[in-house]
Amino acid sequence: MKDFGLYVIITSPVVMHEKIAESCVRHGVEMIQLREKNLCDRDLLALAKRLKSITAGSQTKLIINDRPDIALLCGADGTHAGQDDLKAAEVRSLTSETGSHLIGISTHNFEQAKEALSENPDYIGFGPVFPTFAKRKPDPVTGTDLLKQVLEFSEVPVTAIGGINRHNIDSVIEAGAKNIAMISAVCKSEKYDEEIRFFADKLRKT
Ligand code: TZP
Ligand code: MG
Repeated sequence: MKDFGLYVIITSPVVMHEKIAESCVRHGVEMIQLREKNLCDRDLLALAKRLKSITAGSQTKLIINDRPDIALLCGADGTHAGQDDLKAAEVRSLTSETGSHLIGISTHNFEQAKEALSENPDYIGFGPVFPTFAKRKPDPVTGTDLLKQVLEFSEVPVTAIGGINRHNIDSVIEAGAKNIAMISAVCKSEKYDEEIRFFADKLRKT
């Protein structure tokens, strides 16, 4: 896949999930992810379906974190898997009949990035680049130097993640990142619409 720019990961937003998704569609964000780990399956699927109805027919792709079953049932564009989740090949075997299911893998160090890339994902996530408060037990901070090495090594888009905000995003872009994912900078802000517009514009200009 091509570089996609801003990747908004919707996790416990201060407003309804739908509001974040609508704003992303309005501002032409290419990738959003539903990442909710504490909802029961029925509620998660219902939410996923509502987000899918918001992104349908737009340029915004909906990815579901952890759960290829939910992704398939809501008609999402892809699944994102972490280091403890199903392997890319397993997600692929479940979803291949759709013909176009994107698969992303989270990685937290160079070895994991190499291993993940050998599984031929559509993109990988890399981080936390900076300290993050959105994960209970975050992996060690990678910094931008290691990010740069992974960016140079990878032949698929790498999305930088972890503690990225208005104050440090330029250093991530300077490291070569074309794709940047974020939770708190968008989901924890009452001014989420302004934030999404700011980050989407910034990444479009890179
Ligand atoms: N993976 C690595 S860091 C992170 C994930 C899911 C959390 C990113 O959230 P934030 O709030 O943008 O630091
Ligand atoms: Mg996961």
